[in-house]
Amino acid sequence: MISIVLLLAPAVLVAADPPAESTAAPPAEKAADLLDDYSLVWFDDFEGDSLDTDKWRYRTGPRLGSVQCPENVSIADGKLRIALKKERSGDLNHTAGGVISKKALRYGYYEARFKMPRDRGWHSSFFLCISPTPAIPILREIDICEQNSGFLHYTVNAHEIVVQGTDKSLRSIGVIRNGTRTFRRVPTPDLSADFHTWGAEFTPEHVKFFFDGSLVSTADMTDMKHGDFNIWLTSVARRTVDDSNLPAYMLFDWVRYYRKRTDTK
Ligand SMILES: [Ca+2]
Repeated sequence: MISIVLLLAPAVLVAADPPAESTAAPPAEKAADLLDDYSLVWFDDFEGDSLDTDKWRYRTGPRLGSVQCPENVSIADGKLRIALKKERSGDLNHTAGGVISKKALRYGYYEARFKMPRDRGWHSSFFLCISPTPAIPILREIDICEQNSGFLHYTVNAHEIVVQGTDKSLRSIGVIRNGTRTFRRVPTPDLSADFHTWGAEFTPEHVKFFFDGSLVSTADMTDMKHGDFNIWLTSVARRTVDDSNLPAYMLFDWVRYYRKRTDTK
């Protein structure tokens, strides 16, 4: 089961970008107003000199154009740092990495601050995932940020698919909810120039996605099965990588989970 879990990636589910007209105009709603109803209950500031393995496990194995290695994940200067390397591993020419929360969480407000690598070729993400198991071969994701480096946008989504196969051949065989209605492309400044903050409020009714504290999209969640999601922070190579300035780094400053004060679970 674990090996299947580790090989999954969100990128394979969003290979095709939709037309530009799906871009959402940012409404005025602010995360700061919403957070008045919430309390911080789980977080990591990535202080110290090593990953807190009580909170995280490593993402490992191949996906898209890279093999993910624990050796590429480090803590330095208050940041979770994922090294993105030109390095042969198995059949692939690059290595990268990621971490997955050991804790699984449900309704609340999820938030992280991070900075992307500059050059093209890396798919970085902050997302919530219920991984498939042999008994329940369904992948469920809430993608708070998926971004291809070098582009001036990222995407959000909430979707679930049926998967089949083994470690080396995991593939989608059916769509329960393909996320076409909830996919949004959000225009941004250069995400490698500065840190930015991504957030998502998950309730029984909806997911509201925020960028730098402002609402960018809302997804109806009443027709998608809910459960407890692990938090993924990762960066993997795409098919073609600009190798000119490697190694590059994906930097996460912090991640936080807030629960509604009225929710006692
Ligand atoms: Ca930090």
